[in-house]
Amino acid sequence: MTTNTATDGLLHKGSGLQVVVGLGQSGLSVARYLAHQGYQVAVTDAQATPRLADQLPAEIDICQFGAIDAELLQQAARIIISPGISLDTEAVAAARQANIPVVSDIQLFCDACTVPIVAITGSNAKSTVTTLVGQMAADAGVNVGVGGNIGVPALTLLDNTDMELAVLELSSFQLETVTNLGAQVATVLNMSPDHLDRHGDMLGYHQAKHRIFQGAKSVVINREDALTRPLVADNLPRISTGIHAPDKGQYGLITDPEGQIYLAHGTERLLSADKLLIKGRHNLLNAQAALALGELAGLPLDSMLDTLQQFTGLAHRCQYVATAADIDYFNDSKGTNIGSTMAAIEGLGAVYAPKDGKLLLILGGQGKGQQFGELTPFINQYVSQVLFIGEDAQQIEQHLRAANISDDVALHQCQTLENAFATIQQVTASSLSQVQAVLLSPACASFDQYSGYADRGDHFSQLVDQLSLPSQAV
Ligand code: UMA
Ligand code: ADP
Repeated sequence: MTTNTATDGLLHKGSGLQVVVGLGQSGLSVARYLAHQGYQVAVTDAQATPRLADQLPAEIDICQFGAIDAELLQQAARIIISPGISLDTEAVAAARQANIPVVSDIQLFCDACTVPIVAITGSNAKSTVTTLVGQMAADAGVNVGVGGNIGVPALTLLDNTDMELAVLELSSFQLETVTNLGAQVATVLNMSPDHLDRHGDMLGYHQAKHRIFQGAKSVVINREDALTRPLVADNLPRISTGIHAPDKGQYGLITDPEGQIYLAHGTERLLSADKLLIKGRHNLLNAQAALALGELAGLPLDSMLDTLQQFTGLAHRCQYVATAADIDYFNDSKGTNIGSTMAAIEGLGAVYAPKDGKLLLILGGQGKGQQFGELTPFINQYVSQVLFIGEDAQQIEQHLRAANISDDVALHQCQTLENAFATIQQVTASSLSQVQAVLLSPACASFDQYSGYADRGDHFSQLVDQLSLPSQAV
């Protein structure tokens, strides 16, 4: 592939100042990429000493740290904004008002990328499906780059000049400033409320997500979720996924008279569900999405089915940690919105319900403007104890109470995970609790107490390990 890499460092010198807003992972990748292309680059960040500042190329000498510099933004020919920074930030809004273009690193990537792009967004399952498709491509012998919101800035994929396929996980933050992505295949996996504090309402969130379809050559849609369908371009090649038996050419599930469930393509049974190492109905949808995306990217079916059977899933997503005192502990710290937490409660709840078991659910953190009452029917069915932690703990309890949470569900304010574990020990000492599994699936962001979901999940796992350690001899 060609990436128009400048070798003389002067190629774009006359194109005007490129201002990178935010110096996190994506800002650093943008600054490096544009400086290498020969642009004049400036960087600004709200932090006085951004951690990555010493990794900037030496030729970048305009760095304004401590506040996003409104004056600098007014001098820009183009602003490249980091996904974590809202377009409503005062200095950015003023620059937009002055008609200065604002784009994301993903725009720079798609403008430069000459290989097909598989573009994946959705409220949940993005990382799981992105990883699966990337693994399917690699196992099929394709030189694939996997990046985007998954934690590998997209522009760094261009360093691989032999890349044949790019698989991108894209967030609504990244998509809101992307135009005409032009993916080989694009999908919105599912839609449930998330990031409403940033997008204002579901409409704003939906509009940002659906930009993924601009210029797409084909699409994958979820039959269970009408909000995943592109509103325009009905004539595009499309494959659908869903929980019912599929029509010809589509993916779905076929259940035989003995109750055995199969992944299916039209009337063909591809694989029995128990051959997959990732469990739960949501993961059967994820497997179908990966197959459909892979098909439209030209990957061979047999090889994709082999990959599916090897895939063990990602950490912090309904991950089994250990069993202590006959109670199973699951880390779903990546359950950062109500949609993912619903899937986790339903998926695990259905495992314990036949054994008269209930879940103990740990909820809370930063609530991102969600309506937590929507969790109530799932909690009433499968959960006997809810423990609240974090900044929005009180508000979440109020939402559940206002949505008629059952009197059979006990609610506990704990503030921290440490306190939650003390409560778990008290509660589970009584067999009346019916608790057979503890599930951390907070439905919230973690940044009030942790550096991210992985930090929160690791802390949970450490606390579980302490429970299962044999008591120390004195
Ligand atoms: N900053 C400001 N002002 C602000 C906010 C942030 O100056 O108002 C600065 C911070 O001081 C910091 C920098 O911006 O120096 C951070 O930028 P960023 O928050 O955009 O983070 P990056 O390190 O660039 O990481 C981003 C994505 N982060 C977010 O969208 C919040 C990463 O997704 C992504 O992996 C990475 O780019 C590479 O593409 C993370 C994420 O939490 C995992 N995503 C959200 C999610 O999955 O729900 C959308
Ligand atoms: P994302 O990258 O979109 O956050 P992940 O693959 O990291 O997605 O999974 C995030 C959370 O969503 C996990 O808690 C996981 O259990 C849950 N999840 C996975 N697949 C689905 C699905 N199809 N529908 C709803 N929730 C899901």
